Amino acid sequence: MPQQEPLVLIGAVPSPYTRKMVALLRYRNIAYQVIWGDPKEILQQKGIAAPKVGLLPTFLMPDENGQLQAITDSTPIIRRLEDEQVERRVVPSDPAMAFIDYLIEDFADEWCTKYMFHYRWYPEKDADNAGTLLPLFHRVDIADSPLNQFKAYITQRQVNRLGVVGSNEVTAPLIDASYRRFLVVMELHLQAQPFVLGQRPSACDFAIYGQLTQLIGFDPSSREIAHEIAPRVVAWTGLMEDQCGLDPAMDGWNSVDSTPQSLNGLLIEIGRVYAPTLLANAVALENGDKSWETEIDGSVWSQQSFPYQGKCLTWIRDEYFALSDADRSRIDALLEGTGCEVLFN
Ligand SMILES: N[C@@H](CCC(=O)N[C@@H](CS)C(=O)NCC(=O)O)C(=O)O
Repeated sequence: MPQQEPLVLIGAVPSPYTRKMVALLRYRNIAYQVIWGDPKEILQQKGIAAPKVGLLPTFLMPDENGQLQAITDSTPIIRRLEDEQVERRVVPSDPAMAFIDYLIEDFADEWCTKYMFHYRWYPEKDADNAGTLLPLFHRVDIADSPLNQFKAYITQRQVNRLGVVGSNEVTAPLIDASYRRFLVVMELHLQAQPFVLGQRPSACDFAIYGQLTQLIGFDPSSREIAHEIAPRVVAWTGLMEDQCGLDPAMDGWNSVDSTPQSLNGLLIEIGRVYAPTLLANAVALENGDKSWETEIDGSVWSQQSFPYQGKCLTWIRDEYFALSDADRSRIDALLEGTGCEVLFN
């Protein structure tokens, strides 16, 4: 095999998207070099311009002239890697299933991350845990005094940002209920098959896994809930970490007609909480409102308007409308009654 330069990414252990991507690179047998650190510092050392929005993970990939460039956003990076290496792909070959994969990946990245941020900073004991561990993951040999300063600073900053993602006293029970339902539907689904879309992992498995590395592996309250109600999901999260030894079959993915009934549970959760969020956010962006409020799952939800989630809705629609008529009607049949249909009206 030709030896390729390893793909470099800069990220952090407590970052769900970093973990998503490291697990994906392992599964895909793509040589990588992960640098645990702050992208800004590391890019400066390497003399590479920082990306417009600094996020974790940051990848170094060649631009059209072969110059290394810092880029972020796991979803398009996954698609770029699909083009660069054909073995062990994570986007299903059937375009209709690729759409379902896209939708679930987006839900994991944008909604399940609300569970993550909520449990990390809302319960006091979790905020205390994260406040100590985040600086230590940044620098394990930091002295106690700067550790305590860093802890106070980061805790205050992040707790103040809870409202930005929609976590507050009113929504806390809704987020908790959605997290528990999500675990239960995943638990049931994993009784039917080892991955979300069949016998081999897809991008959406890695996206869910990324959030669960934190919910189960980092934050005590969400870990306790998962161990209590979803032991299969706990085990699955352990297995997903490194699937480099899995030998995926070409026909390992479900077809639209062979998806287990249990997948419906996951789609219903997406329709129940995430679809209305995307729509309300899009309306707010269109009206130029800085924040919005809507009813989700019988409770008032308010959060800041996110231009990025506006793009998420556009991309989901682009994927949907790019399907052939025949594929789209297979998808419509699968989504019927889940609440996801509103995304395309
Ligand atoms: N859509 C992006 C999201 C990445 C992201 O939001 N990363 C978070 C950390 S896990 C981040 O870097 N946030 C910046 C901050 O918290 O300052 C992706 O898929 O990579």
